[in-house]
Amino acid sequence: MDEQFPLDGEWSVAYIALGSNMGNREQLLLTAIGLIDAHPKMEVNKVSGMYETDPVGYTDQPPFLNMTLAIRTSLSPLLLLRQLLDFEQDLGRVRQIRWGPRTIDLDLLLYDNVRMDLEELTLPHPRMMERSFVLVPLHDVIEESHQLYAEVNAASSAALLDGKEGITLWKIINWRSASEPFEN
Ligand code: PH2
Ligand code: MG
Ligand code: MG
Repeated sequence: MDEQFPLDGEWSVAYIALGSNMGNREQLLLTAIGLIDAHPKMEVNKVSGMYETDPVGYTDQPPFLNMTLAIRTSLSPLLLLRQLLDFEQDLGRVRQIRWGPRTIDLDLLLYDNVRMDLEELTLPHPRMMERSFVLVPLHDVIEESHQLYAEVNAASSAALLDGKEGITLWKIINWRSASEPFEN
């Protein structure tokens, strides 16, 4: 299945969730975005706000910074996933406790409207619709044409209205202009 796409010369749209709750969280997120955009087969299209979020699951750990990206890629879903895991290693990720503290977590959420269920990768990400720390930033960047747009929109609005989810907008970054100050 994986070999079928993308078709030669075609680029797909993918959405990636970023999270960090150890070290210099903001710098780690910015460095991750830089690594992604520098890859010849990946291009960052849109960057969400940076949100500070209460830890979910294993709660005895520091707050996270979470954000999401819309990217364009000519990698297949599996190759994209493996590249993201390599970037996590480059950024010093050590896997300890499941759902525990991490320098950087890069999760592949959506790849076009692809649905797949392999041991290595399930798309859409199987837990994304339950996680406000994913849905709220995803709402910032998801295209209206995406099949899940309405659902993401409704779920993220509900999470914000609810107010119990422990998600606050922390910073809006102008990543493109910050990383390419001399372009013109
Ligand atoms: N990631 C987890 C577990 N819990 N909580 C928040 N707020 N943000 C995360 O990114 C996060 C989490 C496992 O990936
Ligand atoms: Mg995760
Ligand atoms: Mg992960």
